[in-house]
Amino acid sequence: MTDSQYAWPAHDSADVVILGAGPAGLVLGNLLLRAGIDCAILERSGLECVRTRARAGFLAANTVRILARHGLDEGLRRYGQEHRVCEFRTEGGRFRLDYGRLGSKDPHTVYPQHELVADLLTQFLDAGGRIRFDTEAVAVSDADGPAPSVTVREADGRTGRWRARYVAACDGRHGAGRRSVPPGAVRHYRRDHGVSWLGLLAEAPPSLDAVGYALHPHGYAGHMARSAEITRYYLQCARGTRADTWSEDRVWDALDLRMRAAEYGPLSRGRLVQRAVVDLASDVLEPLRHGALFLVGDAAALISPSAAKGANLAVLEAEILAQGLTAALREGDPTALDAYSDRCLAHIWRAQEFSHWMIGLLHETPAPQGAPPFQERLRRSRISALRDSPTQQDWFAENYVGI
Ligand code: RFL
Repeated sequence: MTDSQYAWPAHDSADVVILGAGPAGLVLGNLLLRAGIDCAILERSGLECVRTRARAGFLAANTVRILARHGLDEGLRRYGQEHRVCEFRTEGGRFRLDYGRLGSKDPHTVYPQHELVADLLTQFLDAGGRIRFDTEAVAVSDADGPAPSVTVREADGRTGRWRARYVAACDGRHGAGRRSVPPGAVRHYRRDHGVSWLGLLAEAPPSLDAVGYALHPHGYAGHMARSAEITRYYLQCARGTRADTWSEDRVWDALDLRMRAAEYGPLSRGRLVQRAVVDLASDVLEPLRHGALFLVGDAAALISPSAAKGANLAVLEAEILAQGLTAALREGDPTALDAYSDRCLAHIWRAQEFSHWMIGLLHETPAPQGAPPFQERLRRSRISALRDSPTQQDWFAENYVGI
């Protein structure tokens, strides 16, 4: 598949113009196409970049159910791996939670986000979907007026305009959708968690048969399988760290130390194929709508990756929006569309709350100079409760896999 193979003639209007071909935009596009709604996706990047950008991997059971409900799950059914156990390694020893048997008794399905995106893209194109790669949305105009439109810039610098009845901003945190909401039209809630992670992708098989969370005086370390050959690791690092200042040896030595490899077994080392610093931050816009413009996925709310919720929320919101747009455009019934923002915000805030709780579980918070480390004692107590209390474990499992 090449960009030019899918170079569509230059249509300049659609009932629904979707900005961005990530999980949110592609699920929405596929569902609208199946419902017979005229839609088009405008994507800033090229086809190859969209298909290969490695990010999330842990899909919640509800995400799998949504994709299955619409026949979008072939790849993940075939290649996804079920995960149901996580292991905590702390100064007090290690313990495992079989979360697939706790709470709502659901597993995760591990399936790399770029594989999911590639599947969704293939299905969209095979069904005749219109997508313009290398086309950046610059601004959404007149979203609350009679003639909403999207100004675009093509890769060669040419600009153009798409007319739409509705615009779905699935273009992430820094996209044109968010930028186009006039100041004062929505409230912007934000939180910088003050913690940074070095996110790593290693060409190495997973080192344990569970998600690994290591709590260590040097900082948090995380282990998450992506496939039989690829593992994602995280290392808490100082704010302002540059990813390239960590050599491969330094990374693996720090992972060994924090994961307590000397005690619990060595890590399988391999080449690091991706490293990026992530500052843990969250934000939510309210409401998720301005006139004909709807915010979806990371454009609606950014959620720290501490609890692996972002892609899952994106898929859920896309399904809710598809239902609303379909009812509005096919039956002239705006009820579901009007409920979109409130329905999604209930899920978003619950996910934010759990992700915030996870940040408190996984990180030492430095105490003010000379003060006894009160927060640190709270963190240890939180871990003990999780290790010892079946009720706490059920609550954890329900929120960990739930969305
Ligand atoms: P995406 O995936 O960012 O896609 C947005 C698309 O929009 C395009 N774009 C534009 N197109 C046109 N005009 C513009 N002006 C545009 N600006 C941007 C971009 O090129 C892109 O193609 O947003 P979407 O669809 O909302 O999906 C959100 C998820 O990608 C994100 O929440 C997750 O990756 C978060 N996340 C995880 N979520 C999970 O549910 N489970 C996980 O295990 C998980 N692990 C992670 C993660 C995020 C991570 N990073 C990137 C911090 C692990 C990491 C390291």
